[in-house]
Amino acid sequence: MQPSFEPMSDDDLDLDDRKDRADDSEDEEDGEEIDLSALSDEDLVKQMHDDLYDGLKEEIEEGTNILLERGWQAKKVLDEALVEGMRIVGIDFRDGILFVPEVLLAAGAMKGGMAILRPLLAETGAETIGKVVIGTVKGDIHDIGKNLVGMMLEGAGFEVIDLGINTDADAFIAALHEHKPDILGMSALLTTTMPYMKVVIDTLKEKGLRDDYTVLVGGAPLNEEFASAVGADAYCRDAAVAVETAKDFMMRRHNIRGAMASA
Ligand code: B12
Repeated sequence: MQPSFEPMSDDDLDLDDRKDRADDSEDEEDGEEIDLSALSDEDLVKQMHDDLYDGLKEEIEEGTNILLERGWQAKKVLDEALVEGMRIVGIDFRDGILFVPEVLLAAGAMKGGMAILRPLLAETGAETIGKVVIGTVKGDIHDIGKNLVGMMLEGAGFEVIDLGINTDADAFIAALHEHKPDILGMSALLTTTMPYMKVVIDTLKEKGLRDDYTVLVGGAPLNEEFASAVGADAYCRDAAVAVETAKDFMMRRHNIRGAMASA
């Protein structure tokens, strides 16, 4: 069970780490160019955390390519260089050290790296095992986590229809009618927007559609308790859990259909 409605459950960052990052940024401002390809894997990953922090998209793209050229799996680059870097950004945003413009730059840099990894993560060659409609709910513009979940689901063999950010109940329902997915995924990163998931699920119930779909929800402030309170089928704390849960539900759907067909 995740802690309730606590946006960031991570340990606080070491003050020395923060000072190091500030010092490193000053070095770069002084015009000291760092040759990323000359760094060891460990130093390069650390440098990428700093570059993400500073919103340096080109450097993040270069670092991502270098790690891939060195034989790193796309998933390892994603987890250790990008997601971990964004976790650090998130902690300093929470603590008022970074502000929206800086976090936007960091998010842009992260997306640069993700764009390189996307085709590799999706390259498993697996046949389509299910269809997912996914979106960030109304009032919320956070999309990094949702995009990651979409990418990882694609990588696992799902067809993913991404409705983007700020998605209202009508848009979700229209997409369900149009695409007839197996799974509906909703993302929310704000305590003020997460209740909107209930609005969407209640609308599905009103229209008699709720049981046609598996509803998965995610986002940093959610937890299992919240998911069950709003009537979702499951809460997924990260993209890896999302993939496992989605596969699990697909298996159950097949088993139920199989049992009904043979009855
Ligand atoms: C990046 C960021 C931004 C960027 C967003 C850029 C973008 N394109 O997404 C910008 C700068 C725009 C932004 C704006 C704001 N933000 Co902001 N933001 C963040 C930050 C630092 C990181 C979020 C992130 O990308 N995490 C990395 C991804 C990989 O993790 P994730 O999103 O949690 O996703 C994973 C899981 O949750 C799960 N998951 C996510 N979605 C889904 C969906 C499904 C279906 C499933 C199965 C799983 C799943 O899997 C994902 C991958 O593993 C968080 C801090 C945090 N700790 O979350 C604050 C944070 C979410 N923001 C916050 C705030 C307050 C805001 C603003 C209101 C600030 C302001 N004053 O304007 C605005 C809101 C604007 C709006 N209307 O939405 C607060 C929310 C606090 C709260 N209690 O609600 C946070 C927690 C920061 C804090 N203060 O602590 N933000």
